[in-house]
Amino acid sequence: ELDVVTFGETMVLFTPELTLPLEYSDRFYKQIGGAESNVAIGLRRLGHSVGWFSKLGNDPFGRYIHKFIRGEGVDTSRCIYTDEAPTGIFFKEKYSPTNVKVYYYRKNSAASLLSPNDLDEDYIARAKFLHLTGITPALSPSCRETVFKAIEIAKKHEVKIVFDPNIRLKLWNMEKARSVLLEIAKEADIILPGLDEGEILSGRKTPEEIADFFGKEKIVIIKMGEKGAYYRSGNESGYVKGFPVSQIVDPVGAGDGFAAGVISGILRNEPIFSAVKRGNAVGAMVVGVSGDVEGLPSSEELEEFMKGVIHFQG
Ligand code: KDG
Repeated sequence: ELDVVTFGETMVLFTPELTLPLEYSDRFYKQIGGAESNVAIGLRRLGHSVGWFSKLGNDPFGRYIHKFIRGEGVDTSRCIYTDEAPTGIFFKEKYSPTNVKVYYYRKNSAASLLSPNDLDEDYIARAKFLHLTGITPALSPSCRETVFKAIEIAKKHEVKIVFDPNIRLKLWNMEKARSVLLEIAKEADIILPGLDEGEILSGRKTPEEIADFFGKEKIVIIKMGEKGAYYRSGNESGYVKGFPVSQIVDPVGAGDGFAAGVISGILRNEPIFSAVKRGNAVGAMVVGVSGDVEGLPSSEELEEFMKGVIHFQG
């Protein structure tokens, strides 16, 4: 039995050594990035049992990703290798610590070949939560079908669905994103949009209005960056302040860290506001470290950070 199962594309990430336009960058660090595996690693470091899978290219980058994630203690037993397409990669371009762009090389990648037949129903059925992001349905029609098939399986086995819209307009246009993501949101038990994503999906402005739009029967948590987050769960709602960040080194991955913290709090049966606080803390820790996953804390590090004992600095 697993606490959380998630799936989606993880890519090899090349991060320039220096803060320079990519065109002038000559040296890179090899890391990995993928919203779903970021969350999986985050949850695992916080002590939960997690499964992540994807379709990987049968190539050195596919094996690197697989080893990395398995090395974190995430169950990768449902990963599939294909000879038909390569593993996707992406590059970061840093103009400043708060201004980071990404360039994807993932069109027709191995992960974009994921299809409903790749899902193991029993595996998903054994989890408490299925975590989905809005990136996967943007990758290809078969990935979209896979997401909806996974939702069907989760519903059938009463596995709760956590959905992070993660709107990526480099992958699809606003109208298409909106209609597909709203369809997924309808099926989710917990929705974790950023404030801008909530605005795009609902056409409304304030966190309260956005939460109303998604409906009372869902837990809606709206991320507001360093300001923290707003939550609504049944009749309970409120704002939870963010943790001060002494120095932003790399903002990418903060939302995934937030998701890991929130889901961790919920798995620990914490009241919702305290799960949100945990999410805020993990998000704040992630931005202090270069890379999507490198700054994800262990439980001990998180507790100390929340008590104000340690400050993550670049
Ligand atoms: O949330 C961070 C992700 O955006 C990053 O890891 C790469 O999965 C990724 C994507 O598709 O943007």
